[in-house]
Amino acid sequence: MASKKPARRRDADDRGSPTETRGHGDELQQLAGGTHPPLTTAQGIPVADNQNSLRATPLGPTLLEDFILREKITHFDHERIPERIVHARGSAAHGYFELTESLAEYTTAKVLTEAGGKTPVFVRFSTVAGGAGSVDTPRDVRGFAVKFYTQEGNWDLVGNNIPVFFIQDAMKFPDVVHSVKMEPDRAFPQAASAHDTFWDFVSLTPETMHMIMWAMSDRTIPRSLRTIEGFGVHSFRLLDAKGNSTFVKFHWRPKLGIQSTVWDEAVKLQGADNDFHRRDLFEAIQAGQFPEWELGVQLFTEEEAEAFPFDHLDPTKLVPEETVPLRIVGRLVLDRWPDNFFAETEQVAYCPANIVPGIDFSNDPLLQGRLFSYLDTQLSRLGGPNFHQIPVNAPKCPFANHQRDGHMQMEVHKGRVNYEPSSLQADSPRATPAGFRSHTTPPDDGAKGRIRAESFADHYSQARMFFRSQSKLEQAHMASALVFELSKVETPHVREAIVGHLRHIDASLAQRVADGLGMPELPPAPPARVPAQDLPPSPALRIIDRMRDTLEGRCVGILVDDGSDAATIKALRKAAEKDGATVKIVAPKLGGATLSDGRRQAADGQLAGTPSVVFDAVALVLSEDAGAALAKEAAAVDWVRDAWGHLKAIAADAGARKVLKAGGVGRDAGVVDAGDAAAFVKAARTRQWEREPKVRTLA
Ligand code: HDE
Repeated sequence: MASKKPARRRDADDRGSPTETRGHGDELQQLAGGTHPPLTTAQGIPVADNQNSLRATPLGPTLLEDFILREKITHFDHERIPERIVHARGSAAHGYFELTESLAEYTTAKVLTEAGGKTPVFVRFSTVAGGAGSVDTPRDVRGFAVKFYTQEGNWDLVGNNIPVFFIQDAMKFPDVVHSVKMEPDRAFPQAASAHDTFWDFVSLTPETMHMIMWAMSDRTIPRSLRTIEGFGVHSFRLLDAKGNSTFVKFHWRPKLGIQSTVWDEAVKLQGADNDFHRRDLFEAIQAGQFPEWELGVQLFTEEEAEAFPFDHLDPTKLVPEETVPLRIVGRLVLDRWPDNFFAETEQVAYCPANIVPGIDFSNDPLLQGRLFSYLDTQLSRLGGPNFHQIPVNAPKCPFANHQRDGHMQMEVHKGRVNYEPSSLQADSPRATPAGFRSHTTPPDDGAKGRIRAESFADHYSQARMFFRSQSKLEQAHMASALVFELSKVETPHVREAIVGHLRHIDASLAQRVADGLGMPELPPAPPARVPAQDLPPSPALRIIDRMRDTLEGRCVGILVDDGSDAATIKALRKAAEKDGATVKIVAPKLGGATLSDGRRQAADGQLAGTPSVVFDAVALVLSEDAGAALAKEAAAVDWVRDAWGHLKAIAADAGARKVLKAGGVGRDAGVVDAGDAAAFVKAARTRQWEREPKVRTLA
């Protein structure tokens, strides 16, 4: 065998000359055209061979001397940083915030007073429970974090798509997060709250009940990141020039309206496209359909807050819009996808403590805990105290201080003075009267202690208000969601305890969930410190009634095959696009189909890989032959069965009717003739909610 080894070629040039490039791999270097800058190591040393490591002999060991290989692999080995402990999975975009109405009466913050002014932003959306590589569409709260690069420094509004939170005090955050994450011994389930530990914690923590109502609503299965609302959650303060304070709650309102999926659809989306929300955001921005939100504020004084029948400093409570109306003061537009996911989306470091002069915190104990947590987590996630120098985190206004050195210092600070006061350097930074000032809250006269305020003791009234404010169908979705989640809980006493809590919220809800779980009788309700009051319902909390009937931002799929009627496809596409939809053609083969007019129609997706869950409405235009063939094809039958089950508009021509029949599609206002493009567009602007009782049993 040894004799078969290729002999090492030795010639005069070999000695003392640079290592030569030999063997398999040389040709790869020649493949691409263009003018490429020389490839170098991180130290700038030009690399001659990026295919082969340095070996002692052609079949011999690799040499430790190969600094190019070692540097490349070492860097690769360190490419990952710790993922966020929560909100690990996220997608982000650049954009701007434009103030449309000045709040100069309440605050000095320029970002909120200079009407017409545009402030650059970086916005990251996230799920909470799953890891960075988890799916986009689990039932979960969505993070909605906005970094405003204002003229007065960075302001981070780190919110969620739900206006309340699970817990009242930061002390409980590690507990609630541990309980919802995968269980520590078995490492599942990933990105799901439907398991024992979460519901165990919830059952023993009644303050979670209001948020649980939201989490079980359709808010946690959004159609798109472009169709979620955002909330700052806590009360903040706005401060005027005299230091007078007004409480403020921040709200983001999506221009496309709030839209959700149905649960079965969200589940199937996980199989169809793990990146459904990320892709949707990316495609919308690339297509110039820039996602947009309005910024709304609720403003109220200390005295008004005193009169609320709840404590607004308790983050499990919201201020109903019927009590304090929303005032729209600006708009947020996302118009640029990041150039690099890691550098920007992964390395962005939000921190609720980043606020600007004219804005201040409230004494919400959850917010107070958050003010510590985020800087701390960035230190371990990003490796040191200089992460603010990473481009996505750096302020876009000048910044200067005497902080120096540290891990990964990127600045080359000049001069002798790195302290203050000093007299040696005329341009060294000093504090300014225009700088940040805290609200001078008078101290209350209570004693120090680990205290939960009495005013935080009512855990059920707003949970009841939320449930009772929903439409009948949304209530049914919530009951079904609870049945689903609790059906995954193995421990009977945990299931029973939750149903017990539900009795305090709404007796019919408790009964429906008990029935759905097959409980022989209603478990007892736990003792409640403060019984639920009947607050007036808040219709602003619904989704279904408030969805915007529109095709804007929605996607229509048209299934075609050889022989499909070209004129019908054209008319459907034209009408849907005119109404603002994106249209995608699906065919059994990606190569497309030859239409009735002999023209070749390219496909955007192959049928088996493009299920109807990725569309908001579907049309099938098929010849009689194709219809007959596809009626025997599971992917086509599922296409229509799911579209029907997910309450979507379906247009079909005569050939396609066979597929509809095979898929069990019934007749209603949402099932229209493909020849009637106007009727299709009208139906496609909304979901066919009235169909729902026909397609599934709701708890
Ligand atoms: Fe967070 N949260 N959180 N949180 N949170 C984090 O910071 C924390 C809370 C929210 O896209 C972490 O950088 C504590 C409420 C969002 O990068 C961490 C408490 C709300 C994001 C952290 C809360 C949020 C985070 C993990 C209770 C809605 C993602 C990684 C006291 C108003 C931001 C990181 C992004 C991320 C701590 C409660 C929203 C560990 C201790 C309430 C949107 O610092």
